[in-house]
Amino acid sequence: MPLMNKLIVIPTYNEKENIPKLLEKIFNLEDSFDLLFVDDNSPDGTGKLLDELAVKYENIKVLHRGKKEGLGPAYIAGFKEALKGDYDLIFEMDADLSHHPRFLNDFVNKADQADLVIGSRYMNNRISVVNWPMKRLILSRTANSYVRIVTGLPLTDTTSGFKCFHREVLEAIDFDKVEADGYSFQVEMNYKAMKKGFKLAEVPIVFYDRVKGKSKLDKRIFWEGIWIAWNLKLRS
Ligand SMILES: Nc1nc2c(ncn2[C@@H]2O[C@H](COP(=O)(O)OP(=O)(O)O)[C@@H](O)[C@H]2O)c(=O)[nH]1
Ligand SMILES: [Mg+2]
Repeated sequence: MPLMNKLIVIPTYNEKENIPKLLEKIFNLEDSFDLLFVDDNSPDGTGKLLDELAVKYENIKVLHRGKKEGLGPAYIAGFKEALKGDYDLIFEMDADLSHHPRFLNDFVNKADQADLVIGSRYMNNRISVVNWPMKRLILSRTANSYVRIVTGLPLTDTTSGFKCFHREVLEAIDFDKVEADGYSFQVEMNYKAMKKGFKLAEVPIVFYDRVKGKSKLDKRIFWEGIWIAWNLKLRS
């Protein structure tokens, strides 16, 4: 594949403790990536730290938003910004080290054959999740089976937030009509890409539960996932 310009969009809310290690891991990769952080005015000062890093490293940019509005809106703002640049591949990745940068290369390779590549925790009948409480695993597995049955998405992991879009996919999606916020934001983007005729593929990843900071996704977001599957299906 010819040389690709690659941007990773990373939403942050109170992730100050995780940023240095994340950057170290990304900078140690052979391949180079630009980074766009989308910070929702984190009270812990993540935004300020990112601004300092953006001065130091030319491949880091920061988009500041006024207040916490959820994962979906943060990503949409990031994607709009990403499309202003000449990026071929645009990634989604969490800031809390749950998504290890060592997998980025697998996405790049797979992007040869697919328009949207999704990092799956559940490929080949394996569960690749480290340190998750049983309750959370059951919730995730149940939501996934359910979403797959209702939407017909050909994926083992429909709610994964580690993924890679060819820019054409993002260009084809009407962001103003994207409704979902948390895990269902991932489902909605996958579904819309599939309906537009893009090819979806998965690569295996290992998901490590965060060591530092707190999860921001809660039960409300789980129920939104149950609802969005039907909503998407009925609207299409
Ligand atoms: N900008 C922004 N980032 C968010 C928001 N909610 C979560 N995030 C970030 O999205 C990523 C995933 O969230 P996280 O709480 O780790 O979800 P979990 O891993 O599913 O528990 C992390 O990098 C968070 O900092 C939000 O409302 N705004
Ligand atoms: Mg997390």
